[in-house]
Amino acid sequence: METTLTILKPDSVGAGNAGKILAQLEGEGFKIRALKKLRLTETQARAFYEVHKERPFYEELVRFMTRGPVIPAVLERENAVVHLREVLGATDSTQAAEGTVRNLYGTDVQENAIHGSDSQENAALETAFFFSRAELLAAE
Ligand code: 3AN
Repeated sequence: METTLTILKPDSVGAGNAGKILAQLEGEGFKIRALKKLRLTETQARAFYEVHKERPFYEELVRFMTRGPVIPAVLERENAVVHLREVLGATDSTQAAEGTVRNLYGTDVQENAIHGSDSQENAALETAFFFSRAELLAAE
C-alpha cells in the first residue's frame, strides 16, 4: 500500500487543530502508520526545505517552521500521495477549495497548516528524514 509524509506545521499545532486535522485525514481513509511531535532545529528546517533555498521566502519559511513544534506522520492509503494533495488543497490557503484542510485551518501561502509530499520519490525521502526504519517497523 502506498504511503506519503505529512507534517502538521507550527501554525496548526499551535492553534490546537492537530486532532481535528488527523481526524479529517482518517476520515479520508488514511491510516496513521507512524507519528511524532518535535521541534525542528534551524539546521533541520533548512535541510528539509533545501529545494527552496534560492526562493525569496526561504528564510521566512525556516523561521516559521522552527517557531514551535510540528507533527510529522506517515500516512497509508491507496493513491496516498495524490489523494493527500487533493485533501490539503492549494498551497495558498486563501485559494484552497472549500472543505480542504488548508481552507479550514490555513491562513495564507506560508502559514498553510500542513505539508504533503509532492511525489512518491519525495515521500520516501521525507519519510526517511523523520522516521528510522526501526521506528517504521515498530509502528506496524
Ligand atoms: P506545497 O507545500 O503545497 O508543496 P511548496 O513545496 O511549493 O508547497 O512550498 C513549501 C512551503 O513553502 C509551503 N508549504 C509554504 O509554507 C511555503 N511557501 C510556498 N510558497 C510561498 C510563498 N510564495 N511565500 C511564502 N511561503 C511560501
